[in-house]
Amino acid sequence: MIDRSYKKLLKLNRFPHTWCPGCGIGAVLKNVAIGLKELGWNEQNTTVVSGIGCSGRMAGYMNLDAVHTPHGRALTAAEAIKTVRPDLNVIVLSGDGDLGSIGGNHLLHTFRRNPDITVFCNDNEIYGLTGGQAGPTTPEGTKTITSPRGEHHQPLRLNRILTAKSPCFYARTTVYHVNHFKTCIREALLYKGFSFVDIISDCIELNGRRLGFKTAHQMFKWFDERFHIVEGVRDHLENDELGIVKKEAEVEVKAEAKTEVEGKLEVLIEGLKLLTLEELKHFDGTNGKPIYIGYKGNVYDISASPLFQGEKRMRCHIAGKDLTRDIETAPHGEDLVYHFPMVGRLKVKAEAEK
Ligand SMILES: Cc1ncc(C[n+]2csc(CCOP(=O)(O)OP(=O)(O)O)c2C)c(N)n1
Ligand code: SF4
Repeated sequence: MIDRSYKKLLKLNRFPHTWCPGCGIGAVLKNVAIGLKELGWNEQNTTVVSGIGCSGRMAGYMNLDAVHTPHGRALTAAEAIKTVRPDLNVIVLSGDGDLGSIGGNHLLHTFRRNPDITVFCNDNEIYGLTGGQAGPTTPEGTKTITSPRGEHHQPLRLNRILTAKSPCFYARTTVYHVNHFKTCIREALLYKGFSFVDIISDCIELNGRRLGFKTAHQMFKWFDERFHIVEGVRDHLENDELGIVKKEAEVEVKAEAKTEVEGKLEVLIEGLKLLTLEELKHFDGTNGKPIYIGYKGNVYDISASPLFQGEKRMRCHIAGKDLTRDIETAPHGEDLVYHFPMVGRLKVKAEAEK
């Protein structure tokens, strides 16, 4: 028997809903409700937040505590709720216009801060509620009410922005690829941190018909032609790929790598000769001697620097000296020094450290 218990999470007494027949939003609402039900997320432990738009009406149809925020502010409200009530599950249901355009600034910074909330973006590539204007994700060339000759701006690539750093969770799916869609919902809900599901969906009335599609199903077939599923967890998605990008935090790996490098450096430093400032002066490049300079207690051999090649020796006044102060005030000075081999330590510094 088909399990219809997810309906307990919907306010069926408010039906019929406001959406046009064939609109993809119904599929988003239903499949998110199924995902929540499977994990036991309910009115006791879950809050839903929406912004403004046809998609933004979803929260009002869920049998959960819901906040219908001003346009573009769904993420700010969601993050605030999660901050004061970390015990609650917090989900966001909204549209690409609300989240990516007027709410774009909040999307960037919520993503950066990585709160444990899950966003389901009904990405119909248009501003539906207001009549079908081109929005942030409208593909180039699309004819809309505000771009009758075809949209000439490049769309916002959520797949690139929301996978640009670790940790992250970004999934792209469509309302047509139902099994894939369900997997993305479940994975996103289970992810600890900011997760974003970009659901390619249809606005048949104010986008599809202008594009020449007679039914929502024709639009679904178009999604099937435009996108293909890639299996497994990826570190990025191309513009025509449906799949999941999940990157874990890199903090621990970095800490280990640093320890290893530090260890090697210590061994290296122990084997280096100690030079006084007087002794350093001797290595000034004259009579075939190498050119040494001091920097932050270490001595570098900069003889191979292009500045000291050929007959005309430039800047010989710097050779054989402690240049710490000069290098610290020079743009990129430090980066340049580290290209040269470290050959010793300055005695003053080494003794001061004891
Ligand atoms: C501050 C403000 N600016 C503009 C609007 C008009 N407006 C309402 S919904 C909307 C677009 C919503 O687009 P999207 O999030 O893609 O939702 P859809 O209707 O396509 O589901 C706009 C521009 C508004 N309500 N408030
Ligand atoms: S206008 Fe478009 S997005 Fe809004 S309910 Fe109708 S089909 Fe859906």
